[in-house]
Amino acid sequence: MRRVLYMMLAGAIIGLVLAACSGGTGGAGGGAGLTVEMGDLYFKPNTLTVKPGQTLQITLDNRGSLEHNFVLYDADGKTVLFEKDAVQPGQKVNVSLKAPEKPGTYQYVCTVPGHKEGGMVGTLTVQP
Ligand SMILES: [Cu+2]
Repeated sequence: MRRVLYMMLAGAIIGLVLAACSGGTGGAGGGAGLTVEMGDLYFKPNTLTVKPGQTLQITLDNRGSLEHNFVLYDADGKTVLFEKDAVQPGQKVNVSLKAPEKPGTYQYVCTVPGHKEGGMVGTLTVQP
């Protein structure tokens, strides 16, 4: 019985992720601002490509019904490079952050319990 519930839940999450991905356009342009939509439970886009050390103006747009946050980790997956806490449903917040200098891939996640596991995770690629 419990297994069926888990499978239903997994199906619902996969559906959400697919819906979130279908309209997404990854990648950031030059120095222009970009918007990262936060939903229940996804980031859109969930991939961003930026230049080393580039200053990013990001609008975090919470269109979900839950509080979300945005945390960018260093390549070790532990060290926090940037953090914006507690973006409320319906709130749009402008943040400015500097991309890492070292080319590679970095993760951004929502650290509200269960959200990362539910799909609130994205990849920031730093590419010269
Ligand atoms: Cu969240």
